[in-house]
Amino acid sequence: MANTLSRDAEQSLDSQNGSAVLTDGFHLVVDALKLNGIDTLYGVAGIPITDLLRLAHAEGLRYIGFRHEQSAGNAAAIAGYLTQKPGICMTVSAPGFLNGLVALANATTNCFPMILISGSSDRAIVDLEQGDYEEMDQMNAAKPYAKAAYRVNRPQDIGIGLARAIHAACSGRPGGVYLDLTAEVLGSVLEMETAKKSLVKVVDPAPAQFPSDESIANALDLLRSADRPLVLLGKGAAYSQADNEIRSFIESTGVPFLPMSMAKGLLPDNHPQSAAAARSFAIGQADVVMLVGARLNWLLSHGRAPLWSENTKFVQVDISPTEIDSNRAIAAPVVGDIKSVMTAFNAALKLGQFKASSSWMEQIGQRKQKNVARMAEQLKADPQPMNFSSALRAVRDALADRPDVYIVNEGANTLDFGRNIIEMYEPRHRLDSGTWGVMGIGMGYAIGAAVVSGKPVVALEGDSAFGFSGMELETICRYQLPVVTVIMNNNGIYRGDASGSAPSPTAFLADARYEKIIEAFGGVGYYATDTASLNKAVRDALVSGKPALINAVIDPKAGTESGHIQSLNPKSALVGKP
Ligand code: ADP
Ligand code: TZD
Ligand code: MG
Repeated sequence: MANTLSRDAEQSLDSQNGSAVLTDGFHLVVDALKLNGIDTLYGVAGIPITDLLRLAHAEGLRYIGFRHEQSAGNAAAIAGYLTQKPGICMTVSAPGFLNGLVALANATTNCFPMILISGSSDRAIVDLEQGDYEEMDQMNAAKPYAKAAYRVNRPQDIGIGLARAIHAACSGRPGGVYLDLTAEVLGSVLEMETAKKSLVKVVDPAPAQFPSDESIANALDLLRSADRPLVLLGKGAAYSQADNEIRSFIESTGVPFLPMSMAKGLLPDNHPQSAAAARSFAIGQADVVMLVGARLNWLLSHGRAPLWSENTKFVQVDISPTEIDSNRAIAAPVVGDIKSVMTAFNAALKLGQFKASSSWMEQIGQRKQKNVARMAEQLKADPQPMNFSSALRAVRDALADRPDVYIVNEGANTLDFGRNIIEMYEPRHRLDSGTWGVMGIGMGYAIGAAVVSGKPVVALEGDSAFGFSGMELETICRYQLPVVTVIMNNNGIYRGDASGSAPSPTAFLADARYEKIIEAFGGVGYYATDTASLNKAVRDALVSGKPALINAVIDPKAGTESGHIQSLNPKSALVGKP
């Protein structure tokens, strides 16, 4: 960009004309980000943000450049989930913005704090639809899919614009925020003095929201009245980082708990009070259920029969008041942030302890034993070729002494088997397809998790799921991130055994050698056709700490259509009729 000023340019301008020191929109954006403790950006370069990224990089911000904006956005979103600070994704106008918008919408759906910052074309031309380069009214396109969308039209508003975006992303229910920076704003020059004054350091972006005493008392009364209470932990509970408060409540009350998939590890999966191995039984029999940061959406069958009993009463802990009664009547809503709410519960408990009955925990224990024995039987099998159970058992065993490893998981069968077989022992270490059941988060989440944690990541990917973001292997290799991608390769979406001469809608190329893709980028490829070599490949790859891809060959006949959610797949009533 011709009108960009480097620091040197500022100095010389100043010394030439002896007037006030000048700066520009590019510098102001970087200064505003730094002032607010933002140290990492995820994005794809191009007009009009190339110089912005260069400058950010030169000024010490970590920049991770991707091959597609959707993955950059997914990395930013998961960074937001893991750190409670908004992950920042930067994109170019129109098509780059739209690619990033999918990730922004996904972040909003999953309640992750993220800010998508896009450069945009000349407002005067865009608004008259006169056909600018990458013309689009991005702010209005973003609005329906974001928690909030703002546009900065004057350089002196950059500071306040970013502050608004941070507050919107982090406060209350977190979500994705769009911030539009016009090319004109980025290139505008203004006096340093004015610029400095315009910056805003956000104070308290996610203010505590204390529950009312009455709501705490009502919830505890309901829980005390229960014969068979159950706590259901969602990813909102994991996000809130109230790990100690939640654990203390569960252990002191003796209430069994169930984690939703991304809440696995909040308490370790082998915790004696976990009811995960008796999920349907615990849900069906519970008379009072306390939802903590979990919505009664499709993932919980909307709280309806046959999974749920009509007589079950609910406590719901959530920061969003409008979540209450969204699917079922909630007898005891507790609106507040989970850390404050659990602290209030724990304080109130000291006055009037309640303890879940031991016979209820025993009933769950018996059911758990039965189910665990059945599962162990299933996991013992070692068929050739591998199926999902045997392959994931091999991966699980390789991870047994590595609770520090982050797990990313997407696919259909790969996701459903992975969720059940891979045990988690640390909070916020399982990152998956989430509320949308979306494909394409894999490499973006893996990169985001590796970048913010510095810890190894194992991405368990269906072969279809992997394809949505597979080119980011180059990104992983370029930054030498400790990401091990394991492809459960059954040659297709759900299954790879469809018959017929032309490729079926669900089948992929047979015996695709995915491990060769990472070799092209200098990473290590493994080809694993049995459980022993798969187990060894995962161990070796983790020890090496290098980018790796393991092609785990799975029986094409092993999967089920739509994995565990076949009931959601509409079938034509006319099938089989003339
Ligand atoms: P899961 O898919 O694991 O069941 P959901 O994404 O459906 O979880 O639910 C997350 C819920 O957590 C949302 O309703 C959101 O409003 C809530 N939430 C997010 N952060 C907090 C927080 N800090 N305190 C209270 N509730 C929160
Ligand atoms: N596109 C997007 C963005 N999200 C989706 N969820 C889908 C398409 C539909 N879909 C699923 O729901 S799972 C899946 C698709 C394409 C892939 C399943 O195949 P896989 O996993 O190879 O990833 P398995 O192990 O073969 O079941
Ligand atoms: Mg597959």
